[in-house]
Amino acid sequence: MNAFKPHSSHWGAFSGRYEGGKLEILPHPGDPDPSPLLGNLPAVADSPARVRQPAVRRGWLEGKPGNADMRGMDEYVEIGWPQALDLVAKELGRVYGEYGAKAVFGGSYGWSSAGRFHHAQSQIHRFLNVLGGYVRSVNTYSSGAASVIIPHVLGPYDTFDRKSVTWDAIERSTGLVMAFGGMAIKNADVHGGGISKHVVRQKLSGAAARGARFISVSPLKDDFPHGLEVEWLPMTPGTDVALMLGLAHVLVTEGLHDRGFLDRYTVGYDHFENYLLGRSDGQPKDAEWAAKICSIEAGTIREIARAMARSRTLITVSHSLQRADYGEQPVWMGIVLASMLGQMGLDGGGYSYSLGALGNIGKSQLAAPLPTLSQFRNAVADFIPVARIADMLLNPGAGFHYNGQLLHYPDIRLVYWVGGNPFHHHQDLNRLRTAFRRPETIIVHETAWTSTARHADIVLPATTTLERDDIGAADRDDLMIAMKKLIEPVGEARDDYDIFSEIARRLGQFESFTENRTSREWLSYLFETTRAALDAGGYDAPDFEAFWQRGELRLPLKPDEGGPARAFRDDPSASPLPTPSGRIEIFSKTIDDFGYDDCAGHPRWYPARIEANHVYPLHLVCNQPHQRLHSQLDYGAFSRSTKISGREPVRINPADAQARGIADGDIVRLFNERGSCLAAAVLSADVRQGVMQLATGAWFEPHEASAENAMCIHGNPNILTRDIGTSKLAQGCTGQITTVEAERYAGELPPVRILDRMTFAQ
Ligand code: PGD
Repeated sequence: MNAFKPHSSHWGAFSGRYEGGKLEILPHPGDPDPSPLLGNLPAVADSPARVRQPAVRRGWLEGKPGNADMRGMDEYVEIGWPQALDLVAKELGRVYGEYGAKAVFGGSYGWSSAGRFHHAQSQIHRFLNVLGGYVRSVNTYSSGAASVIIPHVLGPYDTFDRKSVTWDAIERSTGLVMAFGGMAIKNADVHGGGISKHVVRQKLSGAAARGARFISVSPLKDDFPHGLEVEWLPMTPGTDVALMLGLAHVLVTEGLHDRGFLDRYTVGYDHFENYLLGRSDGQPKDAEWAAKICSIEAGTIREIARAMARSRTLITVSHSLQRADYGEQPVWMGIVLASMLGQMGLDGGGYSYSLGALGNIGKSQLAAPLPTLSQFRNAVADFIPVARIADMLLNPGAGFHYNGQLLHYPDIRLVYWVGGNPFHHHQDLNRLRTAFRRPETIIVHETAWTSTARHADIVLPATTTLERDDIGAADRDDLMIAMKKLIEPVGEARDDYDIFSEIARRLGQFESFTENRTSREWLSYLFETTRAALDAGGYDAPDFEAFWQRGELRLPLKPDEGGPARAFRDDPSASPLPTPSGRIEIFSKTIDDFGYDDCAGHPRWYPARIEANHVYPLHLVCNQPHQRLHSQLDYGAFSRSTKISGREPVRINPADAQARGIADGDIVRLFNERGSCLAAAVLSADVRQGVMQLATGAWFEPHEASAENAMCIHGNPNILTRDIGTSKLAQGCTGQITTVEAERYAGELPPVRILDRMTFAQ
């Protein structure tokens, strides 16, 4: 009988055992609320969706390079590893030689898998830097707008905004949690790099037991953990800023704002107040004005504003709000509202950006550094904001605005993608299909035949974490895990590190890339950073072999002292914020000087661009799934158990369904001017009327791959979303909300095949 061995994933620590052709998974015994996503893991061992052998698109093989028109429709030919590695090395040599490093896009965005060494993004960036560099991407699809606006107004992202308020402080002191965008437990199930303890439900229950009040502002009722008493404000999607302004207006006109705090800790409040009260534009942003926009009653807005002022109030703003038109505004306005309440730095009060969006946000900081693989220096300065990938491929040389700069898109000849799935994460997939026909060559390492793999020229089979040893550790998680190999590589899959090492060898860069270390030697070498720091701090500091034997190591935490917000509150001169003024910027001269028409010097209400045409009457919320992480393991048992007739479920309010003759379980077609998809209707009063909800992550499968405006038969909402930036400031993705119409699908139902075994050209 094989023993259970420790392992880890983005959605939890666990142990696993492979016995009799089956993989058994047990959650970590110390996790009080393990994630159901663990149920997707056993399929990794034997799913037909896995990539088993290197494969090349026939058209590329025969007409290389170029011959790109057939991408997404072509057959694949399986080849052996030596030939595949030779082809990749030769093609990289050609492109670097003919066009230089500026013609290679290695932005390769994606979450890939947990593990400090085999982290796919670190591996590809290190590899391409050894070759001379690459065009990179900046920021993320998670927080594209927030990560640009917050540094202007509060200081570096993920510092003041996410390191000041802990779950312990909330349990201890918070009186009112005002959650704009809710705080869905499915999001807190995951954390990039791993999470050994899921504590959100437990901590909020503790606060509730003390009498804390929770208000969730969202078109979806279940955007807050089940089992807790929460007041649901079912507002019109995309209108949180109007609601926040309405609340702010009540605070000022009823004298409930903290003028002392505003004077001492912020700059530019008067500019903002002129706008709020309508002195600068003639429109007071009062509760009645807000109510008309967000459809929350004016009386409710007034009552909540008063409650916020008399309670220890914590304002949270979810990622989802800023993944939309003008996404910078709710993030900034949330900061302004919290400043007006004057509670920044008080225990359990103030502002926390995206609390609950990842499972470890709100936990205490680690007191020791984590092992990190060096990526070397990138010799290429060119970059794109991550969600501008299709713009870049379609418009080489064109100018674009970003954070005060006018930049130009590079001319990309080769795209190398490892550990991400753009045909999951990007918007307007029909446009992305066109964009993916532009480069001469696309190379992908994948564990499974995702839609991205099916749009590549060369597909190299990568192992998952289950097939290799690694160190599991994540920011704000106090358990380091010896991630032990649980199964042999599936088919001919190889570790990304081994693939890059062999390509580097062919290009004469083996030593630079590997530093002559095996994977095992790297683990021991990287572990030393943490061990030495633990030793210096007087903590338990076993050597690598002892750690590996034990299977896990408890890491020390810093004391919970209120973080940067408390230090700033205690003494703003001694601990100024790293903003131009050293204070919270309610008005930012820097942003005002950029002169943008879509992000001014202080937060303001901009009606969403999507409302302009009114052709498609339903809002579609395209949020994170509860049954998988993004698109990962869509072939797993838990994800598949939620599909209906093989399609992704789409929730619709019963009144909207009735108006369209749609019954529970019907297959519906959602459509707008960009495309369409099939999904299975689930009637639910937890979705506000006028809104539908379709999670991301069903692997994109076009009905007719040759159609210009393809229909996804599986239910991927990104066939419908818009590929436009949040604003000229951040250019973040706006995939969260779009507008659609829905109808019962009366045509013959095409079978979903994307999760089945791939067929190859003979
Ligand atoms: P994943 O499904 O996690 O999605 O986008 P992301 O691309 O990160 O893709 C990871 C891929 O890496 C998988 O295909 C997996 O098989 C592969 N992989 C895993 N481990 C390894 C490995 O070790 N080696 C290699 N070579 N491959 C590996 C997520 C992105 O989607 C994010 S972060 C967000 S927040 C966005 N959310 C939304 C949204 O809310 N709404 C819309 N409409 N769109 C979104 N897109 C974004």
